Amino acid sequence: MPPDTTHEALVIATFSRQMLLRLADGSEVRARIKGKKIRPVCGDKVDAEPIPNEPEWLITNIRPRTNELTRPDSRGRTEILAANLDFLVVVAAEAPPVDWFIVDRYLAAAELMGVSAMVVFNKTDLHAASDSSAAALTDYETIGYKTISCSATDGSNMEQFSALLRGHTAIIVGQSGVGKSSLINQMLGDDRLRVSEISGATGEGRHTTVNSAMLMLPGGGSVIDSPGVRDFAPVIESPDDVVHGFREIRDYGQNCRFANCRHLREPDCAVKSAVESGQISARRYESFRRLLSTSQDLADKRN
Ligand SMILES: Nc1nc2c(ncn2[C@@H]2O[C@H](COP(=O)(O)OP(=O)(O)O)[C@@H](O)[C@H]2O)c(=O)[nH]1
Ligand SMILES: [Mg+2]
Ligand SMILES: [Zn+2]
Repeated sequence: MPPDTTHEALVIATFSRQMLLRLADGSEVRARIKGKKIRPVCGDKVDAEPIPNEPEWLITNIRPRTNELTRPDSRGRTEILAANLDFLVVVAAEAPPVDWFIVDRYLAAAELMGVSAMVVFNKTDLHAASDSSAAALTDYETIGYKTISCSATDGSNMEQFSALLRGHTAIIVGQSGVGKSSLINQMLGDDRLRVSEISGATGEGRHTTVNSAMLMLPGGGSVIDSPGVRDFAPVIESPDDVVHGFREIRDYGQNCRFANCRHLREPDCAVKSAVESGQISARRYESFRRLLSTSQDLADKRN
């Protein structure tokens, strides 16, 4: 095949075996995957070529990724959610009941991917943050994560939220029902139809649920939503990675007596001292311990 039929394209939506691609000229085409070896995800840059006399294109290769967001699927296997991100938005709300441990796990994943992250507290029209949620949000601010309390329903603080996303390639994550899709729709405004266009893109009357879709934001930048994916927060597989995933523990840990301190029962542990004096949030430290113990169980199983 002559080389000029191969195009670089961006994966902007994935269905089970089908993809929607954006080509360099801005046009969007449906595509399928050549063979079974490659598994493109939203955010992937791929090589694709038109198939003669067919509406679909063929994806032949995935370009190297700068990063990927992974988490376990319903069967406990690792699933890659999206690739080539530079920002992770974790959404929480008072309803459904908030689980800040899930937020901490996503933030740890962002640290390990080397991308910035922020925490969005949604549905303020329904419930203001409870005392414990307000404390958790303060924890995040203290260690340098931006937080925003907003409402997709009444629009409050949505301008500020949009401004923080501008120019980024972001993914929006969090427990199901917290309002991720609603927040995106609110930001898309007149462009909100795009979501249904993408859902209908596989056409031919067949109902296919979108796994994840990248939405272009009006002010520039894009955000990936994963409506068809059940929620399983990331698992951190190695104990060293867990330490790396909690930025304040990583920072205070520089001053522990032992370089390989796990910050549990070791003497002269700067992290434990910081927890005792309140400089590190006891709640965050508890999340760290829970995640560390999970990762140690996983490491034990591997050995
Ligand atoms: N009152 C209120 N309801 C909201 C808000 N954002 C989302 N919802 C509702 O919460 C439910 C779940 O929202 P959805 O966007 O589907 O959540 P997702 O699963 O995180 O994508 C829907 O019934 C929304 O209408 C909000 O800011 N305020
Ligand atoms: Mg959704
Ligand atoms: Zn220590």
